[in-house]
Amino acid sequence: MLPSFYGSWRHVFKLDPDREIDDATLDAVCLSGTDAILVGGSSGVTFDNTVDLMSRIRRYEVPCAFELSDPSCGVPGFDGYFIPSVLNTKRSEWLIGHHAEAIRDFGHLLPWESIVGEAYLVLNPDSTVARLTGADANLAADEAIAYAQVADRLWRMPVLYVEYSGAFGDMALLKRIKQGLKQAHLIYGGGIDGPDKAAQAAESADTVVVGNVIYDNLDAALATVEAVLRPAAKEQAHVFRTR
Ligand code: 1GP
Repeated sequence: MLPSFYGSWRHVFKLDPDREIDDATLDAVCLSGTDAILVGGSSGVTFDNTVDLMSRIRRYEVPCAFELSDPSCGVPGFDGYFIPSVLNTKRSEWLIGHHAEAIRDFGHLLPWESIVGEAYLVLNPDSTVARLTGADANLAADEAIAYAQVADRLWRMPVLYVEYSGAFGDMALLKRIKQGLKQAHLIYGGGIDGPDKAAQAAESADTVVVGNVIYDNLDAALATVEAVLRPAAKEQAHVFRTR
């Protein structure tokens, strides 16, 4: 059976091991009520900075998973591991090459019961991940939907991650992608800078990822938790105010 440690996650904070985060900020993030912390980054991730961040997060009860894209950073002790494959890369090593090498060398060490394949659809051409992986991020809507359906229907990948890292994405497209999925769990990340955008993304995505704003505007980041997990609370407040 496939691992499903992430199945009930609606809201996730993503922390980058390569970025400084002070104890007070980490405390607020871990006690925010979010469903989980996802550790990952596109550059500068090392074994040492990953261990360091994980051990600090581990002081809290919040579940914690790792996006593992470099086998030399395979830190044990997370609740689960996502291994990304970039669907729309032009360089096959980011789709399958690095993965095959890693499994050849380290497959016997991997905790398969907590590893999930993650199909990445990279849609912001200006993002670090797009540049790093040579992703063809300027896709027409029907092309993006087709990539998503290859992952979902043909390959039956358990997770599809629509990644706009650094920019808020096309929510109409996200909705169409969601409608076209048969089984994959849909994760959305990119440009969520407060509760309104978080709520919009949560209308289509199964899991909403909030990253950069943690480092830029902690209060706005914290407000996304309630917007995703308790949207009804906001509506109720509105109803009470108008009575
Ligand atoms: C990055 O999808 C995440 O991998 C979150 O994006 O940093 O733009 O919030 P932001």
